[in-house]
Amino acid sequence: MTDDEKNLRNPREWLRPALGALSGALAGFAALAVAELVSAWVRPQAGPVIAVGGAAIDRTPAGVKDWAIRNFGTNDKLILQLGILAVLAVFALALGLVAMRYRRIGAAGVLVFGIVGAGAATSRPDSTGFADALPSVVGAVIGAVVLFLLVGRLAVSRTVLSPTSGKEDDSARAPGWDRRGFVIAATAAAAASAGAGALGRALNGSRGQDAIASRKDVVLPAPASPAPAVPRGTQLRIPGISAFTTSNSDFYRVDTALVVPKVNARTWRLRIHGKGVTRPVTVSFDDLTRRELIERDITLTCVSNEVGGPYVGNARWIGVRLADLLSECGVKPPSRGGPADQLVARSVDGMTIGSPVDDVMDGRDALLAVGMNGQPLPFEHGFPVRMVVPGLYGYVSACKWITDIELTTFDAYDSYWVKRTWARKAPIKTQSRIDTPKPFARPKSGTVMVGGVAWAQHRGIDKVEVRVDDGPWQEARLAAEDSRDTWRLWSFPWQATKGGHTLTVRASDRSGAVQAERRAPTIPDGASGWHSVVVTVE
Ligand SMILES: Nc1nc2c(c(=O)[nH]1)N[C@H]1C(S)=C(S)[C@@H](COP(=O)(O)O)O[C@H]1N2
Ligand SMILES: [Mo]
Repeated sequence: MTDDEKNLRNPREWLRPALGALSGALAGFAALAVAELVSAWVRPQAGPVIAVGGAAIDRTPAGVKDWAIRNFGTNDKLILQLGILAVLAVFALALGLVAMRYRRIGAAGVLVFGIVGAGAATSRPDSTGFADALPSVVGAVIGAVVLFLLVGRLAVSRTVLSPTSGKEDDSARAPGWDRRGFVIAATAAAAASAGAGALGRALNGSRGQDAIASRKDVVLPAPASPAPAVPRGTQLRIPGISAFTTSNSDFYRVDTALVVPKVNARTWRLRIHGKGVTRPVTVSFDDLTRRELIERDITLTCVSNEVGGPYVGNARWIGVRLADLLSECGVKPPSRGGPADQLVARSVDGMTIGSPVDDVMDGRDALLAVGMNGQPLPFEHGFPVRMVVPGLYGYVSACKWITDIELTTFDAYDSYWVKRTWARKAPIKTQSRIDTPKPFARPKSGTVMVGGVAWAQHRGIDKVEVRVDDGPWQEARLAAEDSRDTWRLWSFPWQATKGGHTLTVRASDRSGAVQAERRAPTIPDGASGWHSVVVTVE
């Protein structure tokens, strides 16, 4: 019987393979921890999990991504990263087992993951070069060494010589491997990894201080053209209905950034160039805020918002009129003979968003926004500067962390989401939502206040109607209109009778069109259909 065979007969035969798998897990932990530490020195976005996560987001089919946004909401990014960690954990355990048999191959397997991470990091659109490969590569080398050393402690020695007699030592053969050495090495690897990982986390967490300071220093000048006073009665005092103005902290967030870009306003620049730009410019944040600023209430909507969904919000934006700046650069819209029909906005993280030049320059309040509800833009919402264009879904208009505007044509260039099967042009569809009662609520019979919001940005809402079960459409009371670029609240006092009921809402916009009944999915140009809520009146 060989030692290995004896070892397998050992009542604790599972222990060695289990410790092999554990070695794999420790090697993976060491690799990620070291990568985190090195990424603090390079840049946090170069870390393997962030880089692979970003690459995964870019490659996820539109339908899956839309499903993730719908089901996980703003947690979609956390879920993605946990998913990547889970996959890595499975591979790490497997590599540990492989290494028990083939020590070098197991260690080399760890290096393969380093290469994948490095490839993802250097091919991100915002990659700054080869340094981005370092976190993955250094992490993987350390991980491979850890696996090699730990598994070495688990190897069954063919002959164990007694240190005293120099003869074969049967007592030492019982486990056949270096238990003490393994425990010491594994503990040391775990402790060192935890230390490196914690230090890397802390360093990454404290990054962007210059950007944070530059945001604190921003003093928004009084707008030359303030927003017209919000008319009395835009807000309805009904419990559970949306606030007319969405606070910055409540405003929905949709973007592909796993790490929110922290851009320093002092060094930020925006370049405007491309087809038909006779006077290209590069402007600074001060250049922008020294210009005439306008302030407008505009309701933003995401194309991924399902009927009745939450990805819509209304804020008071302060910014520069984009059309003026474009005109100064010599840009003419195609309707006045200009050669470029598409404006491609590019962000610091490589996002590209294409808007029709005709829409941006048709007199609507298309903004390069610097302020949101009286504050400098929050980092999550695009500090220092973003675009906002009334009437267009965010993915074709609302570029956050903008740094470049290129005039081109729709024929010549597909922006990020268009490459992923979304429509080139996407005006916001007329929609309405019941905020209260909530689905499956159990209100008391009598008068139940039904209320919600309706939007048809840049056309304006003219009418909202509510239907109870299969009854007739009844006109809801509309709150006052702020502007045709904002949503409008509505209410409907319902004489509710006991039993189960379905409430349905639909809006009409100022062009006279009634909100489409036909259910359409969010892809390719926004959901349509009527919002319904089922309640039981008690
Ligand atoms: N740089 C960048 N800008 C972006 C996006 C993005 O992923 N990256 N997402 C767009 C989409 S799809 C929408 S709906 C709006 C959402 O803006 P918000 O997060 O401020 O609500 O931002 C737009 N601007
Ligand atoms: Mo969006």
